Amino acid sequence: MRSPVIIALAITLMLPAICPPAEAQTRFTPEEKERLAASVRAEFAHAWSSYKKYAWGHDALRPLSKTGFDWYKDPLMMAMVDALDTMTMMGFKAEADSTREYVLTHLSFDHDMYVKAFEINIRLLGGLLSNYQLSGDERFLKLAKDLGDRLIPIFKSPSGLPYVEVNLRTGAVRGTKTNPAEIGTYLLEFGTLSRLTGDAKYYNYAKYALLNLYERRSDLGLYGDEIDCVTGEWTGTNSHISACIDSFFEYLVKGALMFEDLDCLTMWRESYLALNTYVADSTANGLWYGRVDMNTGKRTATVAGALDAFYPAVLCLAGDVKQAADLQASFFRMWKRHGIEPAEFDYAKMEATRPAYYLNPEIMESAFYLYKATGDDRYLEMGKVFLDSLKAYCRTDGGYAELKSVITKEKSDRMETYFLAETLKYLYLLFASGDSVKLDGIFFNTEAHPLKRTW
Ligand code: DMJ
Repeated sequence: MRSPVIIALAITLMLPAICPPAEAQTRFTPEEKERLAASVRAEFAHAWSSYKKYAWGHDALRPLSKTGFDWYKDPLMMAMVDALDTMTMMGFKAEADSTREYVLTHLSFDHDMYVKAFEINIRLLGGLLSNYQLSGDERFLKLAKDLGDRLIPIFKSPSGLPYVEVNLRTGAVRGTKTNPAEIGTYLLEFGTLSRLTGDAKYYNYAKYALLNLYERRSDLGLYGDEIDCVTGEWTGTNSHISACIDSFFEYLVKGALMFEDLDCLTMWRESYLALNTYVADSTANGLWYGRVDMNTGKRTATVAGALDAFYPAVLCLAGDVKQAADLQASFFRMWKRHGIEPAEFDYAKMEATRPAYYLNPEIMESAFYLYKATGDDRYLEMGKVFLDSLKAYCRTDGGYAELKSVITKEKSDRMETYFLAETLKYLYLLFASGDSVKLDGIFFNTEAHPLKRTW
């Protein structure tokens, strides 16, 4: 049973009335959905077996040269940890068992190297925690605690805004130019670590970073996209929902729901209103969220992109399903304009301005949340288009490749690990949810690692 606080939170966040809109059609039979889920599962098997064959032990796969690469001087098993819970959820039991054992016997964080704390947190700490909850194996929690402890030095800056990088062995920190996404995307992982270990310090550090960022919002309630964590001064004043800010909003909503945190709720509501007032842009080409100056609210650009497509999912969780559906319709138009979505797109001209596609998951994630909220088959149709485009333009015999350009469809030699953690997981869940996968009490971190609210 839900606690009164959660119910109050849900009402205040305007959680969706989960009823399909009148125009919802049910043209996808359970068999068709099952067939699509199986097809995504087969693509995961292809991408994963390519990683195993050509890049085993390395952080990630280069699908064209059929080699592996590492982010830093020593590998941190990025692909394995990122992929493991997807494998489990898709029912690849034997594969998950052997990968789990390999990770648990080989992964160590005692390396003398600087790492990007944000990425290590969302991919590795998130992955370790979800795999602990899925398997019950205490060794995952031990690794997660060890990693959490090694990340803590980033929070000890003069402004209370975390540093960008930390040396995993020495705890030395560096990188002072940071941004709201890198400051505000710790609460789910650190909060879960606190709840699972009984040690409140992890939650408190992540929350302290959020509160220090909130203190630095503009008078309009907006945030810029670069800030110095030593001086606490903004060095980039562009405000938007895109890269460098995006998951900060996501963690406010999820933090409010997952931990019943009323400060997160207050911070979210202020952002939600400010974004609607200044950043949202209703145009002849549909609803978009562009770029504005954080202090004046004056529009600086009419661009959006692949990463921005996380926002309909967040709006769904916060209960604004109408705005979520309108925005997703715009992103789907962006996808169809070139047959696959670009990193950046001028929505006034309806043209790609940065034409690369990095196998991003956000538009699939939003389709998944919208389908859950509305039951409208249009989101399954979208998912089918996404899957067909991925197979047509990004599939190679060595795995899946990113695109240098969605216009020329020229490939580049990289398969980001979030393709295994997120892109294929959300596509799978879109077709399989409600049938074979139980998601009650689950909150996905920004890398799509499922964290269960067990408290
Ligand atoms: C992922 O690593 C995370 O979702 C992050 O928050 C931003 N987007 C990338 C994938 O596009």
